[in-house]
Amino acid sequence: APTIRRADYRPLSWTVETVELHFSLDPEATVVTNRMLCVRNPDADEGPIRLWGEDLERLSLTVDGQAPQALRESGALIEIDADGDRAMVEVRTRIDPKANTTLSGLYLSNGGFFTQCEAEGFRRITCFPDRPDVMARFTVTLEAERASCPVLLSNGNLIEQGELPDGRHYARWEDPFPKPSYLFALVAADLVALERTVRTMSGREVLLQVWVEAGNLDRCGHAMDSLVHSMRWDEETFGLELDLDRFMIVAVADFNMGAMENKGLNIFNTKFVLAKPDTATDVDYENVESVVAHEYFHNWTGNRVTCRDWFQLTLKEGLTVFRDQQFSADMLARAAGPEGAASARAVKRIDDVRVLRAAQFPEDAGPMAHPIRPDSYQEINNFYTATVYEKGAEVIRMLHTLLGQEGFRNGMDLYFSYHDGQAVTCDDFVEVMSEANNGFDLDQFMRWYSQAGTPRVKASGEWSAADGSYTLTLAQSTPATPGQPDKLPLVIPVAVALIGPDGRDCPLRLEGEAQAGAATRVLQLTEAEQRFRFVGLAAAPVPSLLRGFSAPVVLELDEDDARLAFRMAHDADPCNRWDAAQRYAERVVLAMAADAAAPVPDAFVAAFRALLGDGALDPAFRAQALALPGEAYLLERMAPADPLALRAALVRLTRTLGERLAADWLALLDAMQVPGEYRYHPADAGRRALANLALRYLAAAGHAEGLARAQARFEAATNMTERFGALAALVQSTDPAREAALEAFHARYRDDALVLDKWFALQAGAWRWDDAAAPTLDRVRALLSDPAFSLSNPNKVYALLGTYFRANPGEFHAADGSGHAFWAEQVIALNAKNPQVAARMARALESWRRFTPALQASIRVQLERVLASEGLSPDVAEVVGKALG
Ligand code: HT7
Ligand code: ZN
Repeated sequence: APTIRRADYRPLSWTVETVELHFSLDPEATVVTNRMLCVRNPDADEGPIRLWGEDLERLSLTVDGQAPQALRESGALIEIDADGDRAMVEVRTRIDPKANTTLSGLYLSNGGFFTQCEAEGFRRITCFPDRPDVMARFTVTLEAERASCPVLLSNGNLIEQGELPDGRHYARWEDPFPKPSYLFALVAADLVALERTVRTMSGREVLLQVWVEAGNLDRCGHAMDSLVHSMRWDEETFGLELDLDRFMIVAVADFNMGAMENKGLNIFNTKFVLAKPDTATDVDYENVESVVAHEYFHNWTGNRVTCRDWFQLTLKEGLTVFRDQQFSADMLARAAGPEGAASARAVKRIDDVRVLRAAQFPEDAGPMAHPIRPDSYQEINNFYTATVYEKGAEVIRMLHTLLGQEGFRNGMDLYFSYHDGQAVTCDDFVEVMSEANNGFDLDQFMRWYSQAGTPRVKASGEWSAADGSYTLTLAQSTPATPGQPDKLPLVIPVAVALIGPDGRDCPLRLEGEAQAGAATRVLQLTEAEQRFRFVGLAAAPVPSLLRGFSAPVVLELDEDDARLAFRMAHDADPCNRWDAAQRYAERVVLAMAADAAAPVPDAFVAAFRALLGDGALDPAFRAQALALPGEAYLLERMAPADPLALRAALVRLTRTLGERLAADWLALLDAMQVPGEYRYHPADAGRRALANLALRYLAAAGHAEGLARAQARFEAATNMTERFGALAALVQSTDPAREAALEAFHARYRDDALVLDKWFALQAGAWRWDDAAAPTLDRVRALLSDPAFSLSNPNKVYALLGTYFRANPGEFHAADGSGHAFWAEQVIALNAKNPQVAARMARALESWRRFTPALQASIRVQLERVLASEGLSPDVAEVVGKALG
């Protein structure tokens, strides 16, 4: 596939002012009539009207009612010569939604019609200048059979509806706001809605709807509450109000990603809408809340102000992830009350850092590494990445840190005042941030947008007892990434504190300052190396650096075990306290992986026990601090990466912590009971999370009472968090009861697609705790034939195959290469159905060059097999080509 480059961006010679779409919906032969008023773009060079169309049967195309004077086609691109400044182009196309297994464009799910247009799905519906810099006003008429599709939805306001002959009906929708084609949506299906009316901050009454299949109406309340909370939060935090009279969320079971922010008609994967205590865990509830918020927030950051081109994707995604992270933190803090607010926020931050380290750091070190604003791509769908989203959000967070809350808000206000209704760039965003803050110099900061790779910050300290000073030296470097051998220094905000021997933070005074200030100070590292001299200290301090994870970097700091244990016990910043525990655990587990005979150090067990038993600490925080670092992150820290040795070490460490701390875990189980009816509340969720973690350690250790407790909790559970937590503990053990529990769980939820996803994932992620046990691959293969499994449903693929490939490296990378061969087989099968999903699965092996030579040899063969396979999509070809390249 050709490479598309950011530098090649040119505005189109013709754009579109208004579009009238008419859909005659039919499962196998939908006819789309598209009348678009094309207008010459005064800011562009002379040229033809350019439209894109893909997989369309074109029935007719006219310009001002006539056959076009000249029409040229090359691949998906159609060029039409036209005179004058305005031209009415009418295109009729026929499409086959039933045959569309890509879930991009117009497709069927359970008998209903749904669309997904971001990034380039609209061109699979009709010929159009399908680029985000073309913003047009849409009017849409839908016609369908009333019996199978009683509900007809599109963007904006319903302006007309009525009956048609032959059992058909129609609805006409008008969206008052100009929008790019990627935000177009339609739904025609048999659905019901939970409705609520609310008043916006300016006093307008708006209708909110959550549309689902009839049997799911009892699972929409949380999504609706989340929507109302999101609306309020955006009003209060950014002064941003809903601009439509109606806002709809629709749930669909077949969806490639999490959700989509189509104007006024958000379409969601069912996974991020449906929740009730019997079927959704606390984590599911949290995810629903944050995805509903994320999509809602896009209404301003993405829809009202959109991207000029897809290279600017982080403009809307990084900013919107930052906004949803802040929202979730505020919601948690509010629920926790004044005393628990700080810890609740930190727990959310830790969650976000875990995701960044597990998903983005490896991406930034692999063959697909790219800046948050990429310079080139072959397939844009491959660039909805952890880098664009999560690192993008970190970059916005650093701006927030540098400018302060008020400065950031002023920048946002200016952004909307300048750019509302426009398609803009990341430079435009950073420029307004600077302008709104007295010209704050962000030139060097812009390097975060252009440089890939995770920067390293090496820190060292020197204590001078003679003058009570502590000199901190910070040095930064960023490793080379594909196409970027040399890197320049970045602006890195490093939040610093110095902890005294009593465990308390020291007031900080830098050399030259008249008096000491706050205990945590944000230093700006802008050079390759800088020194900061703190004075007026009574004793040698222990540095606590990068508090709150103030920048998306790897901090390299030499700390011995005793110092890590000290920070585990005393660091006043919960993120750093958690990080100290993670660093200590990482050190222990990597040593055990390097030497199968290395013991688990007593000092580590003691430090772990101290956290476990510290009743003053928030249970949610303890659940974070007592969970070992993720396997993906640990593999990233290992050179060469040896997933089998790592797994053996993790099995041994988990068991040892289960055995040696058994009494503590059992006591914790008693202490963490949550009485009363289930409610989604962070305090209860923290207790449940900690109890579930205790069960996992006990079950892994094969502790008889622990297993009995897991079994009892599984049977008596009144909510999914407890039921699933207990089942997960049983499955991660050698206990024979686990098969019966899996069966009982299946029997109870056999008709519940979302719960069955959990059941698939649990089995695909299972470790082998017993050398005699069968490989997990045997189970995964068998589950492919389960009647509930389907390669056509992304949720099922992610649950079974995604979990096995991505979350179970100790099994996937079996020395005999069976996992790798299975990967190739499945990627090839998926490629034929759904290239986007296939490419996501393909990425599971992109970091293969970091592995041991034997594993590399095994993986290379399979990468080459996939690359040589027939009919390879550009999506998979880009991933595998770059991996081998
Ligand atoms: N903006 C949405 C992206 C999205 C998407 C992209 C490619 C293919 C399918 C997709 N479904 C949704 C999601 C979001 O970030 O809010
Ligand atoms: Zn988004």
